[in-house]
Amino acid sequence: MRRDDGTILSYVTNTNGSTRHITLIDPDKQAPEVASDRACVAVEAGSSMIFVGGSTDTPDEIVHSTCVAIQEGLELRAFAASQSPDGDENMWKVPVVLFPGGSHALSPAADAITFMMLMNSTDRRFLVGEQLRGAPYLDKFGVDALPTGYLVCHPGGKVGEVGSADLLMPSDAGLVKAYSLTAAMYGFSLLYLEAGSGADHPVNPELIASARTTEGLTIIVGGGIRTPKQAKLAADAGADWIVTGTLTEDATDLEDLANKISGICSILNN
Ligand code: 1GP
Repeated sequence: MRRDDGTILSYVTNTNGSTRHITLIDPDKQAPEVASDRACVAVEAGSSMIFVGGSTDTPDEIVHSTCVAIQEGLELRAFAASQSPDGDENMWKVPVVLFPGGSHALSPAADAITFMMLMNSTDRRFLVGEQLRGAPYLDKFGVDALPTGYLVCHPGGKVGEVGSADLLMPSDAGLVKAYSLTAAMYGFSLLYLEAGSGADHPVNPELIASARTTEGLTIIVGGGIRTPKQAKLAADAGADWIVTGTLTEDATDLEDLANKISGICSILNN
């Protein structure tokens, strides 16, 4: 849901030195109404942004209906908060951002998109091909593009395979530095270090610390983060945003989800 103040890009890049949390919702994994409930619980528990995407072959109708349901859920709660003397309407105004597997997974109901170059792909399709197909639609939709360098690190999971990524290994801090400089020189605002959804271990904190030394980039880290301790390690290494997705899908119910997300969000800046 759009805020009244500033652009989505300024919201994402002005973290004021704190680390914030993103809940990733894969539209393929639940009905739109369930996605909406999960997103709203996540925001109440401390998430500051919702990503919608993940799977590589979800049809755009499913992506769209999921974005619509999440936006409606957030708007309803914002309205309810505006009617209550103790309510905080602004807390519900978090951006709903597409995190696409390709140019098929787009929706005009999103506020923005991580417009990504999978920088360590060996396939032109993920460097610029999908982007060429998607750009005219995004232009028509009026969805803000957040220029993002995307780096897939070991173990990489499905995105590493599908994206033909030349995986960054835990010892590749020097190479990550070169990629981060390249991202900055291209004018990207965000750099996303990805271990792959469901990874058995997150991105090595040394890689995060290396990317952090490049000025002008907002660092997003995701893949394999399930515990507050793992999130804290990434935050201390320099992540501006922590993404979790599988954690939401694995929660037994909404209460469990709220506990898991608030556990991560409360430790991030302590
Ligand atoms: C995947 O980084 C995200 O693109 C989230 O990963 O599902 O492992 O939390 P998880």
